[in-house]
Amino acid sequence: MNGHGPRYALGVTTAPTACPVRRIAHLDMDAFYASCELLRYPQLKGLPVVIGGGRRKEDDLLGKLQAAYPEGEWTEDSFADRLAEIPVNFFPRIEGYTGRGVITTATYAARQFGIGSAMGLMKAAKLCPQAILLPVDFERYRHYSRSFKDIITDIAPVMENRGVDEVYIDFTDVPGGQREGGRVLARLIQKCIFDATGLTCSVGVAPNKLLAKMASEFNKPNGISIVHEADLRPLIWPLACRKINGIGPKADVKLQSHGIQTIGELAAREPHWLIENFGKSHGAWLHAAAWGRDERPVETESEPVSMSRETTFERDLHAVRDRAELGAVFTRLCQQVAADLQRKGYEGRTIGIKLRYDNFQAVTRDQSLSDYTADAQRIRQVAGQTLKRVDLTRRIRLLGVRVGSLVKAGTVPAQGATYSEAIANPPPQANDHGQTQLLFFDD
Ligand code: DCP
Ligand code: MG
Repeated sequence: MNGHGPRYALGVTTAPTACPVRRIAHLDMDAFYASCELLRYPQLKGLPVVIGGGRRKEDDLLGKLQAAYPEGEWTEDSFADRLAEIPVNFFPRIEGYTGRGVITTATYAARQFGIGSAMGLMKAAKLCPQAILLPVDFERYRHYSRSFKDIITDIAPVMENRGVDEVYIDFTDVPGGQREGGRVLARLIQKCIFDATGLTCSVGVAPNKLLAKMASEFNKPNGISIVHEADLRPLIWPLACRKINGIGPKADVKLQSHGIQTIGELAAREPHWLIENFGKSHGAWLHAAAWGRDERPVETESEPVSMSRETTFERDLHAVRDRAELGAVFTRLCQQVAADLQRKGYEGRTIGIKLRYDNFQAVTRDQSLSDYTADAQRIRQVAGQTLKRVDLTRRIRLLGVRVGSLVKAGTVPAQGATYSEAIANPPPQANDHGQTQLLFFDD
């Protein structure tokens, strides 16, 4: 008990029975993109490294090595296996960077110079010109993301994905999950991830997600932090309100204008005052958050029902006048959805499109197949058919492609490539708008 009476008890009140106390972990990888890069370039460990921007011509490492060493020393074939041998002085520096690139993340050594996520590369170049600049490689980060999450679910199955490098884990009913408040299990997970990938992470374990998220930052990098209900006053209340996940810059400015800087100061305000000033639901939430109360469950991933890609054009496009551009975008969207499906291991049988016109009116059309597909060309072809059923005389501001009725790839036996859409969707008559011949979709 924290001495404030039951009204302010943290989290779920548990009877003193065998019922386990709720223990929720938040795990966040350390300098994630940068750490993934350092696995292949271990010679950069301890150095300031920033990840951002695209690959620059002048940063061609193999080209530089081939120019500097006798012919045959560095070859294209062996390059990928010898990344760890590249001398540090061959890596591109951020010095003199010009352009609009932004940093995704920086190693802890670079952070000492004041460099961090979302900072422009030009500004970072001023703060630490000697920092090494590496381009982003999302494919690689997604690979490591999948690896560390698989390791966690092998140990603790109730895990909520929160993005590429963080998850919530419910420790409550996991064997050993209550020992030392969760520290023992957190240590085990850290070790298993490190042994399998070489990556480190930080873990906070607390009575709920809200406090666990704050706790995982307390001991970064490679740290564990255990928070109990009784820690609210000494550990949480002195922190700035911004540390609460959900209080953004705008809300913070407003809180500050009322003289509220810390979570403790927020907790001291009467709920009705917060509701009056911040609205019924936000005000009530602010009060609960400041008192460390949060009952949200850890939500394991539900199966997706559909996947889609869409794009809003910089200027509204016309099906005839901008036919080539629209056609190219359309094909790209289909390829992207197909790649998403394949990467995540799904196939779908309902293929649809979405258009938003220049007057913001939106329309969707779809068509079902008798078999399942994740093939870009097939998606493009069927989506193209559905386009025949919409008005293409208006200018278009948004175009989207969706594949629905998903199943895990390979779980439905192939039926051959017979289409049922001919039955389900008779071929369009010259449509209402008489524009069939003008469309950009016909291949
Ligand atoms: N990221 C990004 N742009 C941002 C913030 C982050 O692209 N503005 C990417 C790069 C990070 C990854 O997301 O590596 C995870 O974000 P985190 O905020 O967890 O940052 P790091 O993992 O890099 O560092 P930390 O050790 O502080 O968690
Ligand atoms: Mg991180």
